[in-house]
Amino acid sequence: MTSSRLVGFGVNTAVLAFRSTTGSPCECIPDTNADRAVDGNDLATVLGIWGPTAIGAVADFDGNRLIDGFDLAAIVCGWGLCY
Ligand SMILES: [Ca+2]
Ligand SMILES: [Ca+2]
Repeated sequence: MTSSRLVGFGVNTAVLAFRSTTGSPCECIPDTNADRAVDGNDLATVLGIWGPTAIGAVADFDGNRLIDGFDLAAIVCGWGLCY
């Protein structure tokens, strides 16, 4: 019960952050391979480098040097074709 609340909080935080910085939620920011889609390849990138990372890592969407629930939430939020 406690962990599901934390996951929900993370998703909401990601959506709000994208709205505040880009003007609309779920733009193509999580497209890690620039193929104009957020899909399993991008998800694999996030999961493959999960945890502490270097500055500028491709899947660190909020730039906190940690691949975590925020970055995963960005993938879920942006899932699909980019327009
Ligand atoms: Ca992609
Ligand atoms: Ca991050």
